[in-house]
Amino acid sequence: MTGLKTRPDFDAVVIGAGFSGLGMLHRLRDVMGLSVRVYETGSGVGGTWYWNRYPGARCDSESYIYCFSFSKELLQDWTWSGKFPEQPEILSYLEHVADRFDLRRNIQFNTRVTSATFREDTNRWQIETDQGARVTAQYLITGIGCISTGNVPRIEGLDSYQGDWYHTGAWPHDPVDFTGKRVAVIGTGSSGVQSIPVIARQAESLTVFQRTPQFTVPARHRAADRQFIEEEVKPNYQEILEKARWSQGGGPHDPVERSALDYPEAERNQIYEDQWALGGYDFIARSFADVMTDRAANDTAADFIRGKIREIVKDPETCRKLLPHDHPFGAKRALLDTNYYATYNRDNVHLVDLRSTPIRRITPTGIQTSERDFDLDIIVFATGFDAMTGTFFKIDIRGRNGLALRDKWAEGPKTYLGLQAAGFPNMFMITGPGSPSVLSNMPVSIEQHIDFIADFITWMRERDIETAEADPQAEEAWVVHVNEVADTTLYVLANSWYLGANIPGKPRVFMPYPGGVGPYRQKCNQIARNGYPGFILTRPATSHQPVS
Ligand code: N01
Repeated sequence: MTGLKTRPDFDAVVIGAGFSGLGMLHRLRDVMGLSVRVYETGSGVGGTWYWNRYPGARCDSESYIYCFSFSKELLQDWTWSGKFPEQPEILSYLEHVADRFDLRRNIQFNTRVTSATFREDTNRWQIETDQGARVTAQYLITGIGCISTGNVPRIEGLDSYQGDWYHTGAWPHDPVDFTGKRVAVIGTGSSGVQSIPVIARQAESLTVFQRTPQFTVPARHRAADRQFIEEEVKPNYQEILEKARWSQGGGPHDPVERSALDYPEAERNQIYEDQWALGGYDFIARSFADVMTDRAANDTAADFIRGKIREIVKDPETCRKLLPHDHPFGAKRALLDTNYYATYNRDNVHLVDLRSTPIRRITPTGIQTSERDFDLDIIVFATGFDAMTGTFFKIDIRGRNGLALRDKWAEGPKTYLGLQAAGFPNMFMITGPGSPSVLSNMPVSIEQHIDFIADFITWMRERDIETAEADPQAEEAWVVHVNEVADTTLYVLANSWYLGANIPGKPRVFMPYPGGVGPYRQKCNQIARNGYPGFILTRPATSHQPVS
């Protein structure tokens, strides 16, 4: 046990400088007094909001709840300009946080972590980077995001394409000028639905290649309501955020209790109509309680939206192609849009249904489908991400006995609470697979994980506990629980990235925890109160000897 008394280079290494990494660094360094190094691939802070600079990029959470809550002063000082925060402003916010709390001095930018190995002889993590660094740390904390490894489909001929192409999740820092260009967007998820109307306004022509029509609800984005923010939000910020913490999805609204099935059609549609006019996720949260839980109730919302598409889209053939038909509303992530369906009424916009005319190949001059060739100057891949696990697999993470995380998760991710994986001591994941993360307002989930991890590490240090790792039995039980809850939802009725269905060959496993952020928080708090059952704890020099 020679190495046990050696101090590691850092108490903690954190990977990523987005919301998770910044919040974790602040907590570990400034509240707990630990030494921390953050590694970040990008040249600046921001994570998701550093990379996703595509036209129209904006968050679907309302701006006043899309923020850190750890500083009362920050909450009072920052004022968002729009109802939904736009990418440049979120990035400015995170840059402001980094400056205000002097976080950059502990972040090494332009540095990708290539491997992280748990050394059983020292109980330390050894971390290596593409810049040649090799450092040790007691705790390894991943803040690598859930949706950060882009999926560019392997379409034959892409290498031969002579125009420009971009993935929405790795957008250039200089804006792309679409003026006078013939543009294609492949993909109609959140990124496609946000970017298509904006690109359509600039491009000479826009052809949208759609594989699955999706449901989208108008965001009704507008300037932030200053009076509401100053008079209702800021004086009550703590209460508002506390309510969000105990909610289902991380928002502060009171849930409705009525069932869609208890209302006559006309009355029900008027309720949908009112929420449609208001816009945003309230269409789901404030219409009826069972839209996301009961298929018959969901059908009423789906029918209403299909009716809206018929009202908005003038060309009958385009309208037919846009009607979602193969999954319940919201089973793929519910989308918010600004003028999405109306964009198809523009003369310069065309829709290609890839189910009936699939892409055969990309040619030097454009895209060839089974029906025809499209000449293009720019192709935009809005084709999503290898979500939740893809970014973990880009790092060679090895736990006890040299076990690679990518081998452990070969049949789907296995975690305890989305926080730890058995066999990987002292590695904590912020919003890992098995946590509510992507099914919630992310900052609420991220801060809950930061709190849990920080409190756990504090608790361990007070008791001279050197390592903590998920107990395999607790992990197995959590995986079963996540799947049982998922099976009661409508999410499992769609081929979504939640299930890994968008990546050929990826195991079909429901990855996030759909039980809600409030119930999840309650479970985590109870585990903390009871002395962290489900985690194996060891003291120094006892190697893998559990603490009884
Ligand atoms: O990706 P997606 P995204 N050929 O996976 C299609 C978050 N986010 O970047 O449905 C042709 O949702 C695919 O078709 P199908 C949010 O959590 C949030 O849009 O698989 N098409 C689909 O239409 C979101 O859910 C915000 O049949 C192909 C599209 O590409 C997540 O990120 C904004 C294809 C991918 O949709 C991902 O969103 C942006 C192929 N080979 C993102 N492969 C906000 O907060 C895939 N597609 C607003």
